Amino acid sequence: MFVDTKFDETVGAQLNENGVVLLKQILPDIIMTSVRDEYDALNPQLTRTDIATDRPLVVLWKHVVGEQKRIGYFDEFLSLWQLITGHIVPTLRKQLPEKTERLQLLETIIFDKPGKISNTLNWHQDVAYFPLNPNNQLAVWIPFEIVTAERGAMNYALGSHKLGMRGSTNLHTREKFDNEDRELIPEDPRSIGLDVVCMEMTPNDMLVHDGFTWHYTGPNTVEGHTRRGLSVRFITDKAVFAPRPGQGAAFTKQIALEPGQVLEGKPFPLL
Ligand SMILES: O=C(O)CCC(=O)C(=O)O
Repeated sequence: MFVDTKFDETVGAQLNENGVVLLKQILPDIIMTSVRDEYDALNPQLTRTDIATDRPLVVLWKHVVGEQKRIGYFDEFLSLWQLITGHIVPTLRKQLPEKTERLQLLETIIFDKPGKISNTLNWHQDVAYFPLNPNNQLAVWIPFEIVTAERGAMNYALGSHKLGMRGSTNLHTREKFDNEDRELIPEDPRSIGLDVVCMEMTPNDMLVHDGFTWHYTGPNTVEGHTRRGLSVRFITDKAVFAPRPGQGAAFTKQIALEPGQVLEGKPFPLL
């Protein structure tokens, strides 16, 4: 299966310049409807929190204080695997050929922000949470419903990917992790002259961001309206395990390597 879009050279240029690019109207309704339906069937019954080390994870994470991440797998979420392999990966390869020669699946997360009770996911940079060297990630983000500023859309600090590695903090409280000695992202990136954009989207749209780009989502303030966001992260270079404090992403529990060993194996397939 392939995605029938034309190559657009401005996509790569925008990603290089801003650290993020929004691809509009790229995903067919039929696949997004299947993914949403399968999520709706799986979500109420999924209670598993332990993490297998022999296959890729699908993390379900509700943005409500005190909620634990729940763990699913692609054999119970086949439409999501089809979305990734049949739509996301071909689109990335077509629009960003220079950056996608090597795409290794790192993790897949569905962030749920229920109306009124969800909270802010503070400014962060994905790679700050990854124990990898080199630490080059491309992430894709797709909403399951229309997102607006009031409904927990993604906000990005344009050009922040050029400012290097920052420290990791608790995403809900902004509290610095123990032994974190790297410079933190400022509370408001506008204070250092960066422009911030809010990406309002439909489920046919797809964001692509560099792993160094700063981003956050506000609460979903609309009663009776939930907001699901799918994030799929790819490593674009062969990387070795390089642990340091403050790197608690769920996939790190799938790594049984000594520092300096190459990240490879069944949880992290090459696509
Ligand atoms: O979906 C969200 O609210 C946040 C997603 C995010 O920050 C990420 O994918 O890194």
